[in-house]
Amino acid sequence: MGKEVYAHMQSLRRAGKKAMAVLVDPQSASAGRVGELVDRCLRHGVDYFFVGGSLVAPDRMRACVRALKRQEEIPVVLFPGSVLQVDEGADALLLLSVISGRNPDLLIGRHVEAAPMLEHAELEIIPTGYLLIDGGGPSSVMYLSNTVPLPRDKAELAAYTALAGQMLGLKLLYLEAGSGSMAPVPEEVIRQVRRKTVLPLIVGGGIRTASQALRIARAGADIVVVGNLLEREPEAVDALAEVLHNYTVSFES
Ligand code: 1GP
Repeated sequence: MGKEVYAHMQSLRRAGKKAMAVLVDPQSASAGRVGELVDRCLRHGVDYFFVGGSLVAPDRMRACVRALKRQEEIPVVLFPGSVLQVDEGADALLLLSVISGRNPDLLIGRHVEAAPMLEHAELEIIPTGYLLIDGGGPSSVMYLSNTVPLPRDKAELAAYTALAGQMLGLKLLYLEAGSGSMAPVPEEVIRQVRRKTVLPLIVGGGIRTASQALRIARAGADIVVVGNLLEREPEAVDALAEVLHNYTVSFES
């Protein structure tokens, strides 16, 4: 795929199109299941594979990226839970700054540790402002990042946090409710972040139905990420991809 993942995200956004990313956690995905999921995603025109998880052994990461790269149509983007989750077989890496939190390690510390690893890597690096939003209960990412999520009812706070990230030069924004969260990111949070910023906007965490995905897209997400649901029900990808890809036709014409 070469160095063009971010340009692709921008062009989709400019065209007003919505994209779907499928998150694969290498720790829980078996090779057989990944193969099946890849076929389904290819059939339904999924836009990106995101790869990462809270706790992932390096050999599982490598095997998973390799399995996903057996195809060349859908770019494979690392969405690392830690600096150990870097694999050069992927196309791109979301270099996350947890800007909703106040943990200096996740604002600059880990990035310094990762820099020598990334310096010569053939990976497109996409600086990403990551905002953890309360998903209705404790999440692994809250615990592991040692940060407090933004409250669900403080949309303005989320919007100004995102704007500050944009002013700092980050290229992408990611609103995260936490994998398997009880509730996805509230639409009002997405709407206000969308109004204040111009960067491509990713939203994920706790999305379980196509209608939730659609509401999230309508609120302003450019890329909707789904993980857990597809581990249990890979066939759900069909309806999700369909509502997102038909979005322009159904709601903007
Ligand atoms: C990606 O963490 C999410 O941002 C994925 O969440 O596993 O709940 O879909 P789910």
